[in-house]
Amino acid sequence: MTPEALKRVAAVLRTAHRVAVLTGAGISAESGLRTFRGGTGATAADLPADMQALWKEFDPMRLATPEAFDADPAMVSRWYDWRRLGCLAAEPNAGHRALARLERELASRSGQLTILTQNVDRLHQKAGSRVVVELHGTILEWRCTMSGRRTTPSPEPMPAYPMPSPFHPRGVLRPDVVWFGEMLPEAALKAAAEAVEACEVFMSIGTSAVVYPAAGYIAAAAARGAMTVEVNPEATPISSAVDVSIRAKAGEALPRLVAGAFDSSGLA
Ligand code: BJW
Repeated sequence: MTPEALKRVAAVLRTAHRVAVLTGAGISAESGLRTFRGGTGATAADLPADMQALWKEFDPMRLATPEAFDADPAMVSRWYDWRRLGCLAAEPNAGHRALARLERELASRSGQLTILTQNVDRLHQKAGSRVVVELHGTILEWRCTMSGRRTTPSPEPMPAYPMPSPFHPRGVLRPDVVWFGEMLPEAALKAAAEAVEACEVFMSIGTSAVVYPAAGYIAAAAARGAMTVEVNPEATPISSAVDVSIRAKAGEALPRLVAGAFDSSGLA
């Protein structure tokens, strides 16, 4: 991470009013949650023995589909319930907290930060961010496959997999997340389009930028004239197209960036 790159972005943030960020699993890696596609998240050694076997045997990407749930609702429910408990136990890290501060700084001059998150873990909200658009839903709420009614399961392992629905005699509960081939929530798509349209700066943080429609937002923001920034220790398909690439962990880069923009000492 070069100080020049940080200084360049900090200088723009210092006076910007509308900022949008897209976050992915990488921002939660430093909170101990696994990413989907490699990277530096938790390792298989962190998993309980039976879940290690599950991750070895099955591609997590193949579990995030309606077809996988239909084929084996017990296994997919158990996998999501294990992840749900992990999200409940996780704490936001310095990256989440820096974005919560950025929101407060912008709000203090009638600006706005919009966080478009692909994450289902609610760690941005736990860190204090208020304007959070959940593009892929949340794992903390589950919904009935028959009625669509939502419920927040208690913070213990579910007593059965799949969990019978309390709302419909033939329903079971599924996580209220967006699987491949499913539509994103309409309100989230609308809020994302508005944020992309209005922002002066768009930052892509901790995402491999391969899942659409989220992966398309940075190009759309660039086309509207926004400054584009990527924060990721690894290169992604968008790295060569952004104005500034910060090759670093979110938990290290974001606090420095926000301090550089808003602390009187700035960036050393
Ligand atoms: C760090 C770090 C640190 C590590 N600091 N960084 C256009 C073109 C092609 C295909 C499509 C298209 N439009 C739609 C599609 C189809 C499909 C799609 O995108 N397919 C592609 C894979 C080819 N999209 C959909 O189906 C979407 N629906 C849709 O578009 O509906 C309309 C439609 C329907 C049918 C046909 C066509 C259109 C829905 C997508 C839903 C994605 N769902 C999941 C699961 C959510 C539930 C769950 O949690 O299980 O969402 S999949 C998974 O991927 C999850 C994530 O949100 C998502 C993105 O992953 P993310 O966050 O980027 O994580 P990783 O692991 O990939 O990357 C982590 C990054 O962090 C890495 O780069 C690391 O280097 C970095 N990192 N440590 C900073 N400390």
